[in-house]
Amino acid sequence: MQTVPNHQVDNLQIEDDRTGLSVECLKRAFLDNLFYVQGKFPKIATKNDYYMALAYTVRDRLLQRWINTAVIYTDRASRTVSYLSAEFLMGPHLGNNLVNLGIYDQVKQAVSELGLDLEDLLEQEEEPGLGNGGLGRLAACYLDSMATLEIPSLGYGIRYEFGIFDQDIRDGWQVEITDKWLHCGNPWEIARPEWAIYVRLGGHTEAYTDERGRYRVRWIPFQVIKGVPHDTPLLGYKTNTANTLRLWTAEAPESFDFAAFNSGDYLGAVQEKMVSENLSKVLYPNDDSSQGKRLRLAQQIFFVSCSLQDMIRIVFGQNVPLEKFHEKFVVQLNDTHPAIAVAELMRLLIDEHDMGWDQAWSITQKSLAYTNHTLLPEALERWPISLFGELLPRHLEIIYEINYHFLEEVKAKFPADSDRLRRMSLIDESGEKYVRMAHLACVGSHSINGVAALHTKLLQQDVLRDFYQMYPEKFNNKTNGVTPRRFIVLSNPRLTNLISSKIGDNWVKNLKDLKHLEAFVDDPEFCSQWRSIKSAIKQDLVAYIQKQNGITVNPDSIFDIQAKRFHEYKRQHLNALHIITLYNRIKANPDIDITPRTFIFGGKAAPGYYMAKLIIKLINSIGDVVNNDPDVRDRLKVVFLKNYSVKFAQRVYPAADLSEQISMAGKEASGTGNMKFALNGALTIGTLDGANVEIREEVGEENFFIFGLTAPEVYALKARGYRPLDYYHSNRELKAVIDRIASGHFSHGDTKLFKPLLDSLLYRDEYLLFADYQAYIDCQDYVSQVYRDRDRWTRMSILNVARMGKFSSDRSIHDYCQDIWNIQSVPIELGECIQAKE
Ligand code: GLG
Repeated sequence: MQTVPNHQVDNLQIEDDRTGLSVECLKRAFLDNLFYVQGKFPKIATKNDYYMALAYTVRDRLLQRWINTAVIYTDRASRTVSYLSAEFLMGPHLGNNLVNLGIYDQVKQAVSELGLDLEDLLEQEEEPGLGNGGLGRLAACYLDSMATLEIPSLGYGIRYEFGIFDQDIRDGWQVEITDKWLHCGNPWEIARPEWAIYVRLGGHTEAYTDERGRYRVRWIPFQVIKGVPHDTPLLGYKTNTANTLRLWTAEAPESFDFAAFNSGDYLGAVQEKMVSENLSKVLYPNDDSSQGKRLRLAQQIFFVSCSLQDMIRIVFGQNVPLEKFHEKFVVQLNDTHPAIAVAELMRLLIDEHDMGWDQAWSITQKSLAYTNHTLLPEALERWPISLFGELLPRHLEIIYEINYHFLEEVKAKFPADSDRLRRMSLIDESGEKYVRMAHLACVGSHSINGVAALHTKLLQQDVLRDFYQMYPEKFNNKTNGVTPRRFIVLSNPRLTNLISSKIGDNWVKNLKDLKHLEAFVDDPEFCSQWRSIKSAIKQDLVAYIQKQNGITVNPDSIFDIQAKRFHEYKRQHLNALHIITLYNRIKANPDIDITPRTFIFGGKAAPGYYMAKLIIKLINSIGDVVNNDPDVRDRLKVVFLKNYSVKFAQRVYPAADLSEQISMAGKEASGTGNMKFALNGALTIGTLDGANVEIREEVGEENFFIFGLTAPEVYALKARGYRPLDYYHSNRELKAVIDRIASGHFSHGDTKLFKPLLDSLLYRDEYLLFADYQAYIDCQDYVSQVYRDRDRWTRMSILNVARMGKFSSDRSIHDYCQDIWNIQSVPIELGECIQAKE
């Protein structure tokens, strides 16, 4: 094969097979990879072989940009964002890379000329599900935006061998299956064993005096784990910037147990190896809650230590003095999962690199910044002192010392306020002692941000109030955003094309440009195109549902979708109460005129979260009855689509008419699904929670269906003493709904099955479903009425999309750059010799 880079060869211009972007060249490269990488030829190749060959063809085209980017960053020692996150929910790479390289159409044509279907090959990719939900997906959107905005950045995390479990539904219940995403190989990553890093765990510390007479501490660990980086290039949209996602795999150091090996204890040595490798085996499947497990803490120190040591290696490699670490790197902590970075960076600077405490502390604070993602108390991480000290004895000492200095500072600012000291301490001493990771993050960072305006306000007033009073200047808001590349250009090409045909395609990089669509909102031709696109996409989902679930859905019905993790605070069961309300109305009056609806659910529950799993069972049970009741006809359908993932989300957002964002106010930090639905022309029914508040502000209150208690009303009601039973007794429809479930109507007469759920509602109702029930039903009735006016609905849909510009992750990243990171873009030029040819 010809691999000379775009050189004149005997006066013949031959495109490099590894960089050329023409259809001819792509075809050649694809067949070449099929042969030389997969070792197959078309007659015997499987679909996966074709997928792999295509992936390598695309990766080749990323590599020149990736290497160029690395060279330029190194030469200039560019200031770099290091995004530390226990989760990166990247979604499939292939399609996204085609969009960002701008070669989607060429590749589609190339594979089709070879008799293949691009959609089929895209379907083949096993997505890296290395995250639970919003937090991990946000990290992925931010990496896309940083590359697109040409911001030097590194994403650091864990290369879990098993990502988030695959969800199956059996007899209406969720069943978890391990996610073997690596079983066919991962064409996007490159292992870098030469940059392996060692992390210590356990053991004890010893004090000693060094040769200069200074007091020092030596840590003698019980165990050492090797971290091997695996790098994935992340290309920006239509730029030459390809940043790196660096994920660590845990291994046993080769030489570690030679003694055991030589003494004949072969199995003992292998056992140790397995224990080490366990560290990066599996992602903890809990969203918005912390389990407090030893292995989880080990994962956190593992990836944080690997990443910080890696940054120090880079600092030295670029001849930057360590005293300037914070000028080279700014380290963003994605929630408290990497908060141990505060103690670890101190340890590295002091113990390993001889720095004094004060200087190390100043560098640490200047380098680190903390993003909080939750208001739920059960999600605030804290580690029992005993567990912490056993695994990280040196870190515990350092935390005690940080705490000593910190509490002195608090005393100076708030004299004679011992209650405040107790509340703010890094150590919770109210019962069993714990290390409070959020406090550690707040003290060790120069910036603390929430992820939506309301969330940041509630942090300041409530969860982190003492820290806000102590350090008001550290607090700031950065409302979340989503990448329009994946969540409209890639997932919704039909709408993308219609939009671009009217306003050009600048909006993909400048989402605020969508506002130019407003000029067409009164153009009947445009409105009718808008509507037919939504219909066509809904038709596709109808076919998918038919195939997946065997349920026949009415494509003209309202596609009413709630897709997100299952959690009581998100109130999927409030949605279920609405379904049963409509069902009861039909049963009472079979000829009633109801706007047809299809209720679609998607989402996983944490495997140990019993109530969330029972809610999944309830929804499936309602579906079994409602979907098969002849009285209902095609007016109501309930569909649970299993195994929600990024791939799946891309299929679902574009088909939605109505987006359910109905959490109890004051609980959802931001939400990002809310943004993805609205960006695809769905209207939102929602509470004044998280980013819903700002979405409504942007799209206009007349284009948003709001209902329910506000956060202050929630607190007031709880303070007054909330009694759900009163609502049950005084609301006829609500009572009928609850009684219908209790009667066993949805459980083949079994009156016990849903009792725990009903009891939790009737006697506690922590998330105020009953208090919000009537407002929700009234609002849904209004939705049904508006939907009947198709012109009005379409107009509202267009205005939603036109006004979603604020919610691009490009805007979020721009704000992080300005307010927290103090970083500039570094454009990457491709050298002449590797400039790709059209
Ligand atoms: C959290 C929150 C979401 C938020 C997301 C990203 O629960 O409301 O949108 O982070 O900031 N655990 C999460 O997904």
